[in-house]
Amino acid sequence: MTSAPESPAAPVTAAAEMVDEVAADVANEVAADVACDAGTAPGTQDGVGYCAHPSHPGVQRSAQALRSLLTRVNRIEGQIRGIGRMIEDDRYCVDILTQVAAVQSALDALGLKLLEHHLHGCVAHAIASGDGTHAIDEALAVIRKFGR
Ligand SMILES: [Cu+2]
Repeated sequence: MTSAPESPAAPVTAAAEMVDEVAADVANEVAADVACDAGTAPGTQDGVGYCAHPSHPGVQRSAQALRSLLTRVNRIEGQIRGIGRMIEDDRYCVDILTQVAAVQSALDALGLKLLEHHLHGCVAHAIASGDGTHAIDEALAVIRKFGR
C-alpha cells in the first residue's frame, strides 16, 4: 500500500524576487489582520468560521480573519489558474517556475496564518482547559509536515 504523494518541496531560489514581491503583498494584508481572540468561547456562529477538532473545541476565527483567509485562497486560486494559462500558451519555463515559486510562497504564508490562529486560539484554549499536551502534540505533528 502506497501513501498519497506529498507535494515536492523544491525551492526555486531563482524566483526569489518574485516571491519577495508576493510576500510583501501578503505581509501588507497580514499587518491588517487582527489576531484571533484567544479568549473567544468555542462554538459556531453564522458566517464565522472556526477550527475544531473532535478532541478539543476550536476557537472561532474573527470575521476579519475569515475574510483575510478567503482572500488569500482566492488569490492563490487565481495564481494557479494563471500557471495553467502560461502552460497552455507555451510560455518560457523559467517564467512558469517563477509563478510556481510564488504560489508556494503564498501557500506557506496561508499555512503560517492558519498556524498562528491555531496556536494563539485553539492551542492556548486547550492549555487553559488542561488539554494542552494533546493540542501541542497535534500542532507539532502538523508543523513537521511543513518541514518535508
Ligand atoms: Cu485550531
